[in-house]
Amino acid sequence: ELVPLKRALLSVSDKTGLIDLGRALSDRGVEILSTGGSAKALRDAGIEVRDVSDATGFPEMMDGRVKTLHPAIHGGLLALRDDPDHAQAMQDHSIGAIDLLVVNLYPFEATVARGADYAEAVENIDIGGPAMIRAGAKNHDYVSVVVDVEDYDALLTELSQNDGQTRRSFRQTLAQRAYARTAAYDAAVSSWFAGALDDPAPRRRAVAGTLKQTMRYGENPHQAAAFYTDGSDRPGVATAVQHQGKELSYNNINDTDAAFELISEFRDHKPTCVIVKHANPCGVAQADTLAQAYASAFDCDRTSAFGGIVALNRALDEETAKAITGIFTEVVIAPGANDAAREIFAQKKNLRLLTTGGLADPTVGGLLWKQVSGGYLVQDRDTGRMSEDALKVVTKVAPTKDQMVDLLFAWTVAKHVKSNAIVYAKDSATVGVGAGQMSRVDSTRIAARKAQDMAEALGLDVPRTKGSAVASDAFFPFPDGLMAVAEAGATAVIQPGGSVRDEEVIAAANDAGLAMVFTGQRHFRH
Ligand code: 93A
Repeated sequence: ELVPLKRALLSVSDKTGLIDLGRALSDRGVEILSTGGSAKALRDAGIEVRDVSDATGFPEMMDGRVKTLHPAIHGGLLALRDDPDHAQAMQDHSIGAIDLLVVNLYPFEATVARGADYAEAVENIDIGGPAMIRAGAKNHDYVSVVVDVEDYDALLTELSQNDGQTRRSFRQTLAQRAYARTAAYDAAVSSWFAGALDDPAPRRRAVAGTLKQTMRYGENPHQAAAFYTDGSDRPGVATAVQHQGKELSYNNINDTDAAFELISEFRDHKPTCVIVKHANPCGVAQADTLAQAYASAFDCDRTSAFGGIVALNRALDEETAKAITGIFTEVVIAPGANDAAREIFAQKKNLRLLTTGGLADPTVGGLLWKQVSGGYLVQDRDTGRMSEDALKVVTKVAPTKDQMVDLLFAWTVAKHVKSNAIVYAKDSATVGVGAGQMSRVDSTRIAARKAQDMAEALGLDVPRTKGSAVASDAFFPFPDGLMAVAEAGATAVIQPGGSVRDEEVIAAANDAGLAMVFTGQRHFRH
């Protein structure tokens, strides 16, 4: 567990903090090995150093291309100290164990960023550094690998808190950072090549994944595209089995993912169906049978459902398969499909059927990446979920039992609708969805308008929003949205709350006789 630090190898391009670190290690009695420039800097500061070339018995050669690439170094990093054969090999070949590796790499990224020419960029591809980092990190049972100047302090703290030793958990954390660094480094090299070769096609790009499919095109026909799997076994579009239909397109995959993420919220629920169009749900419903759930999801917005993606929380059955084939559908994704359903689908050659074996666990975290000009935004997945006991009733009237069911249902759907999101639901089915508007009151009106259109198409004389429950993904900043909801005939509202005008909004809800609950949690999705 605790490993004493006796010998260190310091080889850094960025010499920031090197002297302080070297002195602190030296004061602890750690023997320091180092390469050319690093050794010189340490020696100039009066710190005792042994040259790597002394340990290897070879000079640094070929303009420094070969400095540390030697068994005396790699054996010292990779040897299992407690393995008798390894210990014997170390003895036979005079290899000393290296307990700490401090490396920062040739500044490849900075070199290409300042517009260096091809030859200089190539010369700045570090080979020995990544090799040592990877070796030391693999052997983290014994070796600490520091690749970032920012971690020098943490290393010294670790040593002083553990009497000159390191804990396994500390070395593991360092190993994780070490591989993150070498992966990012090689990704930068590969991306630079792609640019230098004028080959920006997203085919064999350096991402932590495996190329699954190159596509005819991306979001639009003039955009090249590819699909990578990340190696996780999470059920979903990346791991699904496709039974029929042509290859999925970029937009199909994006939409199918949206549908599957939403249906997975209902994995312990009664039969549920989600229909997605342009990554937004245009119908979600629960019923006693899957076929009924599909029918009522379809009735939310029949126009948008045309050419949509259908996701189910149960294996596709015959009756549901028949209903789905009634209109043009792009993709159906479900945990499974029985033989009778498969036979019906077989008549529709273009319809894609994907089975996943199960639904995803919506509580499992992970990271979401979004590219911005010159960088990336990274955040946790939205694993927020709501239960009745976490809600705060803020109006004079409280929701009835039935309203509560619809409120939570609408809230879950709203989490998966692009902001600003407004979802009207009744009897566990959406009746109006307002998505992606810049003003919340517009989303409110659009959702109600769509509900009204559908009511007319279905020949109903009552607006479908009458007596409905409404979810808003973020707070109502003004009473206007709330009033629009009341005008549409909704009787219960779920929203995060937290606006400076909450009092006004609550007053408007009370005036309209609405029941309103606050979640205290927001679900923006962009
Ligand atoms: O050219 S290399 O890939 N060949 C090597 O064997 C090697 N070993 C360490 N570059 C190598 N390094 C790198 O040298 C380190 O990653 C570090 O960036 C740099 C430190 O060189 P110096 O101590 O001479 O300034």
